[in-house]
Amino acid sequence: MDNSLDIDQTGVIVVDVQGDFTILKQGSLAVQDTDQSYIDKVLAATKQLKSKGYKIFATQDFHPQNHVSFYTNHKNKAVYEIIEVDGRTQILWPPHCVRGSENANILIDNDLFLAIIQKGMNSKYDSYSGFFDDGGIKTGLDELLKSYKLDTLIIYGLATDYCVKATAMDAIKSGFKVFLIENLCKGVADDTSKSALKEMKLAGIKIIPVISDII
Ligand code: VGL
Ligand code: ZN
Repeated sequence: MDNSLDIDQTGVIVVDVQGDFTILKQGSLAVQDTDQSYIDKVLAATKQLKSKGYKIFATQDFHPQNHVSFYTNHKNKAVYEIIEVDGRTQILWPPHCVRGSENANILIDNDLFLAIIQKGMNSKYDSYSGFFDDGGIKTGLDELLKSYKLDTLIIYGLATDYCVKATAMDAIKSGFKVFLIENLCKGVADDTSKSALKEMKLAGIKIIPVISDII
């Protein structure tokens, strides 16, 4: 397996490292093991990548108050219930990453990023992927990365089984070579995170245990 990286052609996507997904900030959708030491590891790896010259991007889940994914916006529905909306499957989450709220903020220094791609802003569609929402509308991330002539991506963040998986799978579909840094990703649940890793591997995504294995 050739894991050598060309810095000029490799971008980094830090997925949804936001207060509401962390235990550290007592987030509404806190993912297990997202304590200070996790954020410190993400910050250190991102700084190291930036200092080596990799181009760094972030995604940010950024919902309006009336978003379709919030259980509070559906009558007689419980949190984590799965419903059908216009023929699509929708998991009903606690309200999270509401635009303008403190816990929508990205927890690592925003100056590290060349751009922050916001997603899930349309109240009618969820968007786990940083590339497209559930209505198939592009976020602009693909064009942005290609404008920098990038063909390879290093991806990590939250959550392994939802937004990291969806972003990495769409990256592969968009023609990028993808490296996923396993210890910089945390998942909502163990079983879905395990199957997400399997699915990503099958799709051709390289699962790398720690960042020092590739840089
Ligand atoms: C995410 C659930 C709902 C994620 C976003 O970032 O993985 N999960 N919205
Ligand atoms: Zn969300």
